[in-house]
Amino acid sequence: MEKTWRWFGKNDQITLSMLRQIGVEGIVTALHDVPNGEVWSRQQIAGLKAYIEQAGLHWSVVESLPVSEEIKYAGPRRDVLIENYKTSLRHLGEAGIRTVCYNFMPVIDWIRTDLEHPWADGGSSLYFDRVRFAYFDCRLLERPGAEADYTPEELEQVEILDRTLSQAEKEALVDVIIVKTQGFVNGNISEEDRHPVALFRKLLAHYRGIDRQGLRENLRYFLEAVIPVCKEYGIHMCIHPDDPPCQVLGLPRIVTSQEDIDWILQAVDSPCNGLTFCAGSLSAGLHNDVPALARHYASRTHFVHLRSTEVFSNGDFIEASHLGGRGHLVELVRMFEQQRPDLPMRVDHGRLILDDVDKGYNPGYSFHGRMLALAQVEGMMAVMRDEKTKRTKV
Ligand code: DNO
Repeated sequence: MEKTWRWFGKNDQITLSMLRQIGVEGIVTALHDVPNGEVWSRQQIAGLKAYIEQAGLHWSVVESLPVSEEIKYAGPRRDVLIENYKTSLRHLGEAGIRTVCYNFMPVIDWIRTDLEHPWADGGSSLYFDRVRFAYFDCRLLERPGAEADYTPEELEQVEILDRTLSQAEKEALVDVIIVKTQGFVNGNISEEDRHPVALFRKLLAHYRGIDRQGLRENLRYFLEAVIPVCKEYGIHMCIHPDDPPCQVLGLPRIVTSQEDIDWILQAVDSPCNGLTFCAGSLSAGLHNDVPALARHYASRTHFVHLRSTEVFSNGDFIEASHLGGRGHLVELVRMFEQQRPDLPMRVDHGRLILDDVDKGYNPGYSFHGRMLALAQVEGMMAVMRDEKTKRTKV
């Protein structure tokens, strides 16, 4: 597989020359400055592409070309926004950038409650704590009917938290769940917004009355419009699984399981309608057998995220080492190296280690943590390639 890296543009403190030194081959990035819903112009694409190429690298994957909220909830501007999306795709296709990752998660992208969950060795990683999430839902967001989604034991723990968390801790929890983890990946809420909870409630309201079937139909509508453009330019659209892969905050989530992904791939049955195989997101659902899913979707996968989680009996999950956990990355790398050695792969979410801690990196996107993970995955790939060469010689 091609070794790629998510880079956040010219202001990223992890520079392209640093990436070359650690063996990165392809860049995964986006026009992060263009507001969600606007067209990516030819000049902007060409400018960023040339900048990447001057550093001896190439723009391998777009992550993400964001799908506006109004497309997801079928608001009045949906068709205009889809036309803009198609124009951006044409411009990318003309520039020869042909792998586009996106997601269809309503309102909130990936969800974590702790950004620096301590490890015994002194490092830390991201963590999802179900009770802290329930606390956010029931007590901070105050979503009507939220209590019905949690067990009596969980609600008891929520009560205890209510008595122990300080005001500053409550604000920090809001900041992690709906601001810090979201601002850099989707434009819904940013660090500058002074009332994130009120804004978030407004966004949730758009989905009243939209269930899983409704959201599926909105995705089908979107795909039927954009896939013909992708066919024309040889672009692969790759939907990213929901993270975590379950229903949250009363919102429908539709990329959580084999049944969901089968539905999407059949809704518009074309190789251009493909999958980002995110081992980490899928592994956070106990219903998912990650290696089995990887085999099942090998031919419709166009981009791979390598990351793993460990899920606990109370529903919490932690981002595990790339060598362990439910992602079974060794098995995945073996299969993809055999069947799809052409695929771009990036290691996803690294731990915070060494001097990553005070750098202010986007959550999950540390330098040393990801570099260590890349070295581990590169080692797996080297072993697989060596085995493959030996097998062909015999
Ligand atoms: C988080 C990421 C996601 C992903 C988008 C793709 O770290 O994996 O935000 O980039 O969902 O559209």
